[in-house]
Amino acid sequence: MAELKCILWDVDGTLADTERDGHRVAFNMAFEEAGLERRWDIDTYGELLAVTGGKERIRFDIDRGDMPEMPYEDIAALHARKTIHYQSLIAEGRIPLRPGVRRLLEEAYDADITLGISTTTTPSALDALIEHSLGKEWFDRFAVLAAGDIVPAKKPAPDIYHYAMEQLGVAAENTLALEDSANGWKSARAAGIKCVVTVNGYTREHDFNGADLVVTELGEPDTDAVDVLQNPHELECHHVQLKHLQAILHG
Ligand code: XBP
Ligand code: MG
Repeated sequence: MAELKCILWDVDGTLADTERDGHRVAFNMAFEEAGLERRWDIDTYGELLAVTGGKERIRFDIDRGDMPEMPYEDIAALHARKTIHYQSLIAEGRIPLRPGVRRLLEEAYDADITLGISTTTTPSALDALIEHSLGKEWFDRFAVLAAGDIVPAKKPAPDIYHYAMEQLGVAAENTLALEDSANGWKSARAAGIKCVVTVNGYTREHDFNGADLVVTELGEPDTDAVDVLQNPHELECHHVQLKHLQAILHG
């Protein structure tokens, strides 16, 4: 029976549905600007999400022959332009938070639970989302922003979760992760952290066998929108609240 002291949040797909209309569009803008013919359509991008990290995703597309060969420096430059386009899209306020995210964040913050970010995304892309979709006050409310190349191996490796917990001085048994994808859930599991999954259009068919709760969204109290897809703890869960996360850790 462990106490819930810390919640680590994934970003893309979990805080907000950033992939299809944010990252994907920004990659295509960078490709066009660089004179490349390649465009990632919605389905192709869904397949490419199996590769975490934007630079790694471009490298993968090159290696399978769908983009012209280029050295790492060019990939990094292309990705840097993509990040700038992504920041502009986010600054336009195009991508709202997913349902229930702000509610649960505020509930946990008010209860003095330590909050952190654990993501594959580039730090400046994360900063844009916090500033424009969450609100600047959250820069101080998250006790750690663990992001991008800060660790050598991206999700599904556990490194980013290990890094975040080390920075915070919290143990895995007192921590819960919120994720949206199989790679994210595997990363949390490999770090020994229990995990709640909110699926989205890109991740609904992923295998989350063993996850502690899988729902379609965190939900709001006055809607009936949450489908519970996996519920090993048999929680009464109309919308996901702090008490549900605490119950998962209490086991
Ligand atoms: C998702 C990712 C990222 C984004 C793109 O991260 O794999 O690579 O798709 O961001 P998470 P970058 O779900 O862990 O937040 O281009 O900045 O890598
Ligand atoms: Mg994610």
